[in-house]
Amino acid sequence: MAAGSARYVRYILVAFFILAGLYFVSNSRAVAPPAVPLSGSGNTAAPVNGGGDTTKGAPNAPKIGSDYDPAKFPMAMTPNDPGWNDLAGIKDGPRMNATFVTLARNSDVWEIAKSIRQVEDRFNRRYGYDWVFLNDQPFDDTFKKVTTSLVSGKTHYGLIPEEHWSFPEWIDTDKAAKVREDMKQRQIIYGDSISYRHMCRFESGFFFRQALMMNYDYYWRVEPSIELYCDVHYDPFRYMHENNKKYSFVLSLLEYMETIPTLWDSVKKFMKNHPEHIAAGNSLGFLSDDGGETYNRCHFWSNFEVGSLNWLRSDQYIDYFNSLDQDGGFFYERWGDAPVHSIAAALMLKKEELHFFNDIAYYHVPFTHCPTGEKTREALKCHCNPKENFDWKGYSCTSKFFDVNNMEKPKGWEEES
Ligand SMILES: Nc1nc2c(ncn2[C@@H]2O[C@H](COP(=O)(O)OP(=O)(O)OP(=O)(O)O)[C@@H](O)[C@H]2O)c(=O)[nH]1
Ligand SMILES: [Mg+2]
Repeated sequence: MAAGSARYVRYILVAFFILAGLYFVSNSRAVAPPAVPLSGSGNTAAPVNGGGDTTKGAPNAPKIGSDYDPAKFPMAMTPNDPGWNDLAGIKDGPRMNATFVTLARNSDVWEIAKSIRQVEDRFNRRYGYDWVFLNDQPFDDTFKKVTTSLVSGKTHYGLIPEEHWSFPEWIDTDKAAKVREDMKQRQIIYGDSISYRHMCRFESGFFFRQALMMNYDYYWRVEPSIELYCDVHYDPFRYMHENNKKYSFVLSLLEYMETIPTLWDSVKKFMKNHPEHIAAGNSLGFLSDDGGETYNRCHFWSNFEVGSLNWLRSDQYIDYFNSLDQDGGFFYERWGDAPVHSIAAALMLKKEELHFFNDIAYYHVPFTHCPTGEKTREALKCHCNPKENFDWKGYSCTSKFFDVNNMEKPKGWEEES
């Protein structure tokens, strides 16, 4: 009798554990992150170019792609929108096929570490976007270790192929050397530097087609020693995608004419040869005050950019870059990637495809973009000094950008000019 009841007790215990197990399994499924119906953008993984590749990344991160219903994942764009102050934990919802990208030397490690820390604290710790590092020399272990430890997403390290960081065969290197000597005498900033010229040419025509970058649709460029002064409450990549933006900026200014004496002639030649690439409803008025005859030196400062890689990889942009590159001004003058990108964006994109990120507060020596308006700065928990805001000063072109686009300037802009 006692043996029989012990058997029943055993059956009951086994049944209890089976039921408890089933309950646990079904319950843990219920709390898994919601599936995001995304299909990806059709890109396939490119081989790792040069350096290592880490496999870190949030294990439960939302899937990546662009096939989703934005209405199902509302993005808080203003303090009045629900979820604005939801700055803790990993954000659910879709991710764009996007990456941060940094060109750097091994010696830049501690300066880029500062930049990464700010980008992560103000934005990326909640999103886990990847970060691609590019270099003309192999990255060393310290660089990889430090940067990987700071980035919440996956990190990738690429070695730039020599043909993207050297004199093309049509360049007369003696002539280029004489130019550098002359610019040195005239004390033009970076005027005597070869590596600076390779850097500008690389950022103008090659970063977006490195093997590692072929995996992505959008990029956010980050340089060493920058500051991000305010919280970024929404996903700028998603903003770009959902609003069909192709290029964006936070600071704009006038270029040194000594570095680009014939750039506009070269651009005019391109426009004549490729009228099919010039957009109707473009922003020529941002670049020229006389209907395109001369360049007014306005450009977006390209050390910060969030943009479309597919646009940079388009025939339109590649034809433009090749035409400029053939003319030789990266070496016979000192064309910067900022005017080169800006002129392309202003001529070959529709006005509406450009965007000014007022709410991304930013510093790269020596200029600051600090959002105008005390309310905005408080809502974004900014730590920049509004007196240092460059937007409305005489050397900035942001006021012109607002005028060209018939945009209303933020309240209080006159006091900052
Ligand atoms: N790998 C590599 N990266 C470089 C080289 N020169 C510049 N860079 C990177 O290219 C970007 C632009 O260079 P910077 O020296 O910052 O140029 P800049 O912003 O015009 O000038 P600064 O006012 O000095 O910042 C930065 O991300 C640098 O780290 C180089 O020779 N090799
Ligand atoms: Mg810099």
